[in-house]
This record gives sequence, C-alpha cells and structure tokens, in this order.
Amino acid sequence: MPRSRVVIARFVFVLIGVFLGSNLTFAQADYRPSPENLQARREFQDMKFGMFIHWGVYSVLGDGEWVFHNRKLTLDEYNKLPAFFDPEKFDAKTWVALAKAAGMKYITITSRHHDGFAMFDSKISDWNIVQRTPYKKDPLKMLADECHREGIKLFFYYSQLDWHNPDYYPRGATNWNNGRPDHGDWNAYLDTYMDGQLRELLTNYGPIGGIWFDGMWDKPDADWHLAKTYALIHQLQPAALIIPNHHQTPRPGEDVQTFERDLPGENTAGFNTKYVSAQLPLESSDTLNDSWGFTISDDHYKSPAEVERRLVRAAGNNSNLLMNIGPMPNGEIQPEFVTRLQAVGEWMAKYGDSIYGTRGGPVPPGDWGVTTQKDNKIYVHVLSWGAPLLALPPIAGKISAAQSFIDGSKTEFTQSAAGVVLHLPAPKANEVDRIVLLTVAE
Ligand code: FHN
Repeated sequence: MPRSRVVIARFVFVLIGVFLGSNLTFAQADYRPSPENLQARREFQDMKFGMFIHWGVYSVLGDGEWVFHNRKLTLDEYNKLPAFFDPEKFDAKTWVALAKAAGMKYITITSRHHDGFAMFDSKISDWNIVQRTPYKKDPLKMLADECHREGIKLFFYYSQLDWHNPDYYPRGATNWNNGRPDHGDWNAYLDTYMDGQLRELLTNYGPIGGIWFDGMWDKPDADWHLAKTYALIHQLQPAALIIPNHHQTPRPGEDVQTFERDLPGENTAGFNTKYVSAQLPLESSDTLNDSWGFTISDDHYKSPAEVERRLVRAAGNNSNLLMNIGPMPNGEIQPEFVTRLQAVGEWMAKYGDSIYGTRGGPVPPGDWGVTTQKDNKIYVHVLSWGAPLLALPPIAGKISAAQSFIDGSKTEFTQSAAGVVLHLPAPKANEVDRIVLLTVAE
C-alpha cells in the first residue's frame, strides 16, 4: 500500500477508535441499564445471602491477603510464593455444596487480589495460577462450572490495585519500595492488562453474576478509565453487575452499592460513605472471623447467631449480606467455618422465607430489630426486646392478621393512627429472632 494510503487508513482507524471510545464514555455517563441488567439486579436483591471467598497464593503464609505489603516483601521474595501453592484438596463441589448448605445463593471469589496474582488461566501475563504454581489448573473454571450446575451465581472479585505489575504507575497510597522500576505505563495497565483480564473473565467462564471491584481507593484521584471498563463489561455480558468497593457515592455504570463491614449508611468502619442509593441494590460484606484471607492465628469466629442477626439486620436495611471465608492453601475450608455455616443454613431453612425475596420493610430499623416485606406480608424481626409490648410507628394499610412466623399462633395487636402495638410472645431460650408476620389487607 502506498505510504499516503497507510497514513489515511491509520487516521480513519484512529477516528473510529475515538468515536467508539467517546461513544462508550457517553454510553456509561448516560448509563441506562439493559432489561437483562435490571432483571439481574432484582434477582441479586432476592438472593440476600452470599459467600465471599478470599483465596490466593498469600494463603500459604497464613497471615492474610495483605502479607506482601504488611511485611514489605520484595518482588523477588513474593515471586517465590506461587511455587508453594498446590491446593490438591480443592474441590469445587465441596465449596459450592457448603454455600448451598449455608443457604447462600451466590459466591464472590477473588479472581485476583492486590498482589495481582491471577487465580485463573490468564493469557495476559504469566503471573497466574496455571503458569506459576505446581497446581497448574484453573480453580475458577471448576468453580464456575459447578456453580452453573448447582444454580449458584458466581461473581469475580477483581483488584484494580496491583502491587506487582510495574505498569501500575504512578503508584498509590499503599506504595512501598518492593523493587519495581520508577516508571510504568498506566494506560497500558488499564486498557491492555486489566481490561484484557476482565475480557477473559467475562468470556471464558459462561454467564457470571458480575465483577466486584476493589482497590480504587489506593489512587482516588487517578483516571481509572471507568467508563471504558464498565462499557466493556456490560457489552460482553449485559446482565453482569458491576459492584465497586470504592466506598464512594455510586457512579454511572455501577449496578450495586456495597458497604465493607457496615450496614448501608452506618459507616461504623470509618471509610464508607453515608450516602445510600435509593435506586441500586445494596450489599454489606463482613468476615466470619476477623480476616479476609486465611490467617492461621485468627480464631475470633462469629457464632451462627451473630451471623443470623447480621443477615436479618442487612435484609431489614434492604441489603444483602456477603459473608467471607478465607480457605486454607491446600484448598480446604477450615472446619470452624464449615460448622458455623452449616448451622446458619439450618436456621435459614426454617426462617429463610422471611428474608429471601424480601425488601427492607416499612418500619425504620432500630435497636429492637428490623422489618422486611414481600408483597402484602410484613415480617417484624424482633432481635432485642425484653418487654412484652413493642410500639411501632404507623404502617400504611390495614393489618388484617398478626401471627408468629414460626408456629402460626395469633399475636395480639392494636393499630391506630398513632402506630401499631404488638403483644410479643416471650422470648424462648437462645432465640435469635422473634418474627411476627403481619398481613396487610389488599
Ligand atoms: O484491601 C481489601 C481487603 O483485603 C479485602 O479484600 C476487603 C474486602 O472488602 N477490601 C479491601 C479493603 O477495602
């Protein structure tokens, strides 16, 4: 081709690129979720309870997923770790069966954490489980296949922050001198590396629930090319939900607002926003002990009752609960997690109807408890109340019946313009949640 034609062809190519790029940007700034996406949001809200899994080569050291940073290891040191990661006991069936036994409806797993190590078969770089570990297999593929078989939705956690890739430059708040050069190509990191891996995750694992982003808080003022990345995700899988853990007000293109270790709006953790979206589904994440990744010395396990109360409080705040476990480097989930989750599952088998498929109820949550609602049924969850009468603010509509959710026995009540008063049954020993079911006349 003559040189002038090559130049023109390049120019046209660039123009098309600019046009497509700006179109994608526009598309997200003006984001209108597709019908599939809206349906996926409703299904997400209905699921209510999910399993969060932090699992990576860091689990070998048994000191959490931040060990690279906390011990200020060098690249050369951390690069040795994958050689010790051989999870021969990993069995996707066992993991998915445990999630189901716990009454969980979805799983969100770290496809890569801040160490940038891909726990999946990535062709974008060899810093991944297939190429760097003796295991050589892709556990996310096995998990995705099993989730599809068992009707569990699978979400991929993806860290935008990267402590390993030199192109994650300029580096952010968590920077330390680990041996990376003092230069790098930020655009290549986002557009080639990150978007390339996201394309793999959204192409090679069948329909997925969505991408759970984390780490933007490391460089809050950087241009993360979000519009482009979000458009790519929605283009590859319109129903995939974008769940960013940036702790800020949701931006265009995002589909769920998530709160780390907090109920929506409470910000007890100190880093969450108090803003709560009225449009987006909400999620609250927490840990079953005190750690995300496997931590050998952490035995601060929450009791099943604590988890059940958190779940009920989340539902009453119109939110899901994403409860984390950090499996061991051999691929097993430690028995302390298993027994607790099984107990929660038994409880959910009895009480789940007052949680799954509900939305936050008409009464604002209080110290006493919360309400959830489904159609004309209001579930009053009494989590802490020692007195026989519970006074609630006015509830719209006429309450035609009030009964104990668990045995159907009648609950005395009065309804007036001033509010609703329930005569509560006395709490039974070890009762986690006394649920009164109110039926509102239609
Ligand atoms: O730094 C991470 C942490 O390791 C963990 O993944 C949690 C999960 O929500 N998020 C980050 C902190 O915001």
